[in-house]
Amino acid sequence: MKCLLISLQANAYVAGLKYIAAQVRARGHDAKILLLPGYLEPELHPAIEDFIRDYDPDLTGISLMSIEFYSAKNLSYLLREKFQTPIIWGGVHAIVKPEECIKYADYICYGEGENTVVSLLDHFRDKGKDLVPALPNIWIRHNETVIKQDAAPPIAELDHLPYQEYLPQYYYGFHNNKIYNFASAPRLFRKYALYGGTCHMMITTRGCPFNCGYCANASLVSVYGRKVRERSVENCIEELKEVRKDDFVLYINFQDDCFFVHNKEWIKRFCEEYKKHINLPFIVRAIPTMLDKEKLSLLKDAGLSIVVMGVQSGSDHVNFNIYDRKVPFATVKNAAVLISEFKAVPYYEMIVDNPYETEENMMETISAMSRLTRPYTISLAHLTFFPGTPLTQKALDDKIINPEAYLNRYMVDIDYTYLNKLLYITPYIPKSFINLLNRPSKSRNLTHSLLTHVLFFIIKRTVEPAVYMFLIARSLNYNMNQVIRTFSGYWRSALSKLLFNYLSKSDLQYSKKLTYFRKHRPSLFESDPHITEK
Ligand code: B12
Repeated sequence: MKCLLISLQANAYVAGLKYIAAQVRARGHDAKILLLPGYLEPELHPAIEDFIRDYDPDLTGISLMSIEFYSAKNLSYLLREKFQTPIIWGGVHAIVKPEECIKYADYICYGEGENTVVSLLDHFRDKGKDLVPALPNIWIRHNETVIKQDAAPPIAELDHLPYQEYLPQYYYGFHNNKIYNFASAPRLFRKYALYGGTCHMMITTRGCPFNCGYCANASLVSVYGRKVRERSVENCIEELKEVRKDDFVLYINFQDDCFFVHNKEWIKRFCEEYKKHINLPFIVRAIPTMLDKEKLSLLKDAGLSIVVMGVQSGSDHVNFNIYDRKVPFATVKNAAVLISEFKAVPYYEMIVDNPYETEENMMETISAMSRLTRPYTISLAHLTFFPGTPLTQKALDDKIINPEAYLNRYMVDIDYTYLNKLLYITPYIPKSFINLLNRPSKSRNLTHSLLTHVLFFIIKRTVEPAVYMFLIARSLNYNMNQVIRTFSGYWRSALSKLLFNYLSKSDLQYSKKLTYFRKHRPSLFESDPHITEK
């Protein structure tokens, strides 16, 4: 049986689909992955139609995060006009809003897709497509009725799954009205891959030990449970040995919610093997309370370059009571000292535009951040009310957002307010300046405003990229070969730091497209059809 797996994401990092395709192929079926970046057109392009007709799949899968809901709805309509092939939706949005998704697909995958897709293809092969499959993890729309089947237990042995490849042979993409095989056109793949394709995105665990009020994990734990599942060191290193064969891969970007969930023994063995066989700089994510000096020291010795750490707010009240995130700022301060001590690049993520936050909370955040060990970099994200989170439920109950808030506004699209700008430049200006400018609106005058706006404009284009580049060079122990390769290979990203953020650019383009089609194709945005449940 043949399965076409489609991503509508703006960039080419499609970990979930790579895992599913690898498993489908390992179990004797065939799979192709097709990237249709941000596709929202009113017609199916002839090149896409021809590609699908040539491949003639038995099943078409569409992967979606919440922001891709309308693209997935649109594409499903377009595919149905031309093909009879059953459609399955999967991914985070199918888990957090299954009732909504099943209205547009024949099946939805309510959990991990690797075994689910294989079971469905086996069922088609053995019993045909007309018999309703009795399979866990699958919801079915049959004669305008929904059949809900129980979620399958999460995959216990992640080591049993085939490895995720950097650039599989069967990965295709739609670009300039043509379909290209990415493996035969790697430059094109790099155009769509984040950071110019210099990073392999790797995941060594599934699950997060935290349950913050704004995060999709609150829904995901109801399907996957709370236990963080981990891969063995050997399994991770074997995947990386393959990836390392591609000369273009300069960094390994570990996407685990917190790399420090691994115990010391695991990290020690990982670092030994990593140094021996891989020896590339790498990036990890950390939760401040879990950062540990011994682990950090081992990781640094093995090539740790960047630590991405969620801070969210400098106010304990906001973190504890609004975000339900029990991470005192004191632990952020301690973690920042350690990250600096080991000369990794500190990259702190903050959430802004929170309607529940007061001006005092925001000023407290700026003052707290100004006390962190320098140099460091920060990124600001708009508080997006993703579906299925406790915070979104609260905001809906309080009637301060509409249910589609997450489709109208992107995380990268922050409000350029006085205090947001001041927070953004906090790592780069003297503390005395921050104290002078960090004041409530009623006590600000024209000089404060002008100074903040001018500093923001200049720093974003000059000081910030310079600090970023210095930090990268320092984290690489000034190894000139690696530094030059980073900035030449990584030029798209490095340069984009000077001009705009690359990820935000594609997200904002997609956002503009959505606004355009909302106006010109209102039928796509009408409310969902009614169907009954069984
Ligand atoms: C890595 C990552 C990214 C990477 C790569 C994403 C990817 N598709 O692989 C990048 C950096 C591109 C990314 C971007 C964004 N991300 Co992100 N990301 C993650 C992260 C940390 C891990 C994802 C992952 O690799 N999981 C491991 C794989 C194996 O699991 P999976 O992707 O869920 O896939 C499995 C199932 O979902 C299912 N499945 C998936 N697709 C399909 C399709 C079919 C047909 C079937 C049957 C099954 C199926 O099977 C897969 C294998 O088991 C998650 C957090 C998390 N823990 O999930 C957030 C997360 C997915 N991201 C999130 C968000 C919000 C974003 C952004 C929108 C943020 C932004 N900038 O505004 C952007 C989107 C950018 C864009 N325009 O495309 C949210 C999504 C929330 C939501 N309700 O949609 C998450 C859940 C973070 C969070 N905790 O809230 N992200």
